[in-house]
Amino acid sequence: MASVTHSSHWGAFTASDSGDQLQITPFPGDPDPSPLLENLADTLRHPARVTQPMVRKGWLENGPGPDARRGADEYIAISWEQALDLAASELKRVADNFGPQAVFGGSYGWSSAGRFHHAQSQLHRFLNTTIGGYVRSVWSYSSAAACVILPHIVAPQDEIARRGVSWREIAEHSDIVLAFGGLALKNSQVASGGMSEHTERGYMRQAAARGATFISVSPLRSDLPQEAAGEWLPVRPGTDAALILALLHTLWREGLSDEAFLARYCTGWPMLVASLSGEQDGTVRDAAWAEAICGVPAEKIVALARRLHGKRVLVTVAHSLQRAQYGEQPVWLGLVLAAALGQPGLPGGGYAYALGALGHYGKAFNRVSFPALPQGANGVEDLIPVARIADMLLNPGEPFDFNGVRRRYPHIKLAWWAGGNPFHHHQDLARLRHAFCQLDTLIVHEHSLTATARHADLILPATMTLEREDIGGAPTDRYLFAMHPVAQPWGHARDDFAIFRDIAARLGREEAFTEGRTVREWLQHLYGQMQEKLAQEGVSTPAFDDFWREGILQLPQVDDGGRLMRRFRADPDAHPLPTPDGKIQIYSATIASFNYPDCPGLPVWLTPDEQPDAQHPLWLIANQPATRLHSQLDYGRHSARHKKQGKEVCTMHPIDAAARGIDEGAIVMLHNTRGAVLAAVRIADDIMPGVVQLPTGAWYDPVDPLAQRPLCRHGNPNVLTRDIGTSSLGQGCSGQITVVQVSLFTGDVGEVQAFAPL
Ligand SMILES: Nc1nc2c(c(=O)[nH]1)N[C@H]1C(S)=C(S)[C@@H](COP(=O)(O)OP(=O)(O)OC[C@H]3O[C@@H](n4cnc5c(=O)[nH]c(N)nc54)[C@H](O)[C@@H]3O)O[C@H]1N2
Ligand SMILES: Nc1nc2c(c(=O)[nH]1)N[C@H]1C(S)=C(S)[C@@H](COP(=O)(O)OP(=O)(O)OC[C@H]3O[C@@H](n4cnc5c(=O)[nH]c(N)nc54)[C@H](O)[C@@H]3O)O[C@H]1N2
Ligand SMILES: [Mo]
Repeated sequence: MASVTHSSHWGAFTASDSGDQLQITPFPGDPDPSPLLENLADTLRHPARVTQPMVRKGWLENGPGPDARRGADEYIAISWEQALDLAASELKRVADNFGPQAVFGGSYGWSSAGRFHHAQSQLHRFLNTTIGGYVRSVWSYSSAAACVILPHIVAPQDEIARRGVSWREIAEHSDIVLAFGGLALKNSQVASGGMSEHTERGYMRQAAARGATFISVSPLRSDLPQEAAGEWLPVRPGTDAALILALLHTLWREGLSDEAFLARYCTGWPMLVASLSGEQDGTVRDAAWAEAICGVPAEKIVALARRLHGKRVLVTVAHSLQRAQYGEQPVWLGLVLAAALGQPGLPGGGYAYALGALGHYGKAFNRVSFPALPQGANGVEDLIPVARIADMLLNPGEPFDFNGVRRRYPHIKLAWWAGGNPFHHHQDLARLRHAFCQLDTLIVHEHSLTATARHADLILPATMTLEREDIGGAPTDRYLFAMHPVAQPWGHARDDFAIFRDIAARLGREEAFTEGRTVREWLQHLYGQMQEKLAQEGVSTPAFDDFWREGILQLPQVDDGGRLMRRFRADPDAHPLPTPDGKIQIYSATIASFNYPDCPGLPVWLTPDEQPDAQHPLWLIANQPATRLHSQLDYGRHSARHKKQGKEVCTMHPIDAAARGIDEGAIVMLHNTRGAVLAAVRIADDIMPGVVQLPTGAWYDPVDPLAQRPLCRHGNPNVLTRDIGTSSLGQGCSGQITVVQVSLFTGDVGEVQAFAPL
């Protein structure tokens, strides 16, 4: 078969399928292609693929309703006709009896790169055009806390992350890049929608060669690549807010804070000084105070503050810091630190939220973005912060606080998931299973038998991106790709679009859903919309057929990174920030007015209520995996090769390992009050003592799925993480860190079954 262009969240490529082998060649224009491409190689016909529609036995026999067997029941293969009839009649039953507000269509998840077949958009359009809407979820597991707080204190997240200080500026201008949570290349290899040129490594090398210093504040040395030739400042997980307060204290105390900048461009510095100095409550937030909390020696904190003064400094705060209880605070304080140094708006200086956490950030923008699939109008007002899914299902009708508003959790009967894996992304998986057991019905579209699929009442087999045509592109990627099918759909898999079309037809709404277009006609239609917009800007583009044949199109870009802050700095009256008084909010009257003890009007250090103790003396970092995107293609070659004895690898300091009699490569059990997880140990001194790290993404594989405290024999850390919001303000995911004990494991719990067919 001829080689065709295709694209993924981790890179563009050409591929050909000979029937038993998928050949993948990275896009030749990519200076640093991602090894994650290798995960695609063996996936097309893997036994973990879903090959035909399946129904859960208990649901088929007893009808819809709460059922404690979800996750431990048998499945029966059925025909597409049966499956589509069942899905259509169940949706109709729920909508007729309880209205669209009883359907949860949030369906959080990354699905695949093509813009038309984006599964979540297809689902939203389907629910809007068939039953008039659904309960939605807002923000993301990535950055919910930041998305809520940033608009209050400076500007929307996209402006500060995506259109913030650019990598090009850093390479040319920054003296010091102070990166809380580091700048790991494992993370920037990924960008939703696609990423054809991986440039972060090159930019860091260029900046370092010019003399810029990268300082990574993190419990892990590996969060900064060798190319950055930087420094590692280990910090206890979850304590960056205290460290930054002490840096601010030192700057203020030693007369190194940029008082002119703070007075002109910021609101509330004197109030923060009252808190730093101890005037407010008797506690002085100095370096000695912070050392006891964050573990960084006081003299190092003082020296760092002095070193930052007078330099072109860029402060960045990774998404990871806010994926924790009180995660809003380090996001806020990173901005305040940049302001106290007088840096916002200077080339290569200031504050760049989440730089390097994804390949989108610090890049130039396309003048015109490829249009999204129109989703139609959602007639339901109910929403939840995305990570409050289990709270919603377990507490229908109960109130919750969110960003200044008190809302109530809706009563959900039917949840429909396409393109996401909550048994990957959510915390406290035993609680999540219990929450899903409350539903009448869970419908899941998947191309693979994920743990979420294995909890569904109806599993509908979806095609993989490699099996269909689409267009790949992202607003920060200058190449648009024609994604040609590489192989025929495996088994009886169908496109999400086709599945929804056929269910819509059963509800008499096919025309409303499809607008009479086939897949190819939708692609032509969306491409045509982009062409029109570009034409308005005087840019001509090839006809669709030519683009389709060529496979790739270069789009015009603008490099306006940092624009908002530059203009604000040049003239704050003419170009105020979109905050209540147009200034950076060191104190936020709006946030103060919400009266949330867990997120007051001034940034603070609040001690997280989960702390290491005698039973659970170690911090666990459950960060993003280097070997795959989330849980996607965990059975792929690259991901599998990096496991040991079929288990995910956890990293531990030699001191902690020795204290427990644990040797390199041993199988260990990480456990806490919520459950236990097996993993293979890697012992290394590139992690702080007292901290273990186990990345997310190994497919959940409970030995007893019904256990109150499950044991996952594969290594999914979300068995252990805690399911609470970051605060009443953001209500974000707080799954990045938790506390555990680690013990040597010598029992026999059998082989990992996560990838076995049903
Ligand atoms: N403890 C802890 N938990 C975390 C995090 C953490 O740092 N720590 N990080 C969080 C973050 S930032 C995120 S973004 C989430 C990610 O969570 P998710 O986005 O839910 O994770 P993915 O594995 O990308 O799930 C996408 C699913 O879509 C399926 N899929 C792909 N293409 C298609 C398609 O075309 N159609 C259909 N129907 N399905 C498709 C894939 O097989 C996969 O199962 O995890 C969060 N969870
Ligand atoms: N390879 C790969 N890349 C990815 C993804 C993936 O699944 N795989 N997912 C993508 C997605 S959806 C997102 S949202 C981003 C997420 O971007 P992030 O959330 O920033 O990524 P993480 O790897 O979870 O965390 C980055 C580092 O922060 C450090 N860290 C953890 N807790 C703390 C803390 O309390 N203080 C400090 N100073 N450091 C801490 C950890 O050592 C960790 O390696 O990554 C994206 N990139
Ligand atoms: Mo994310």
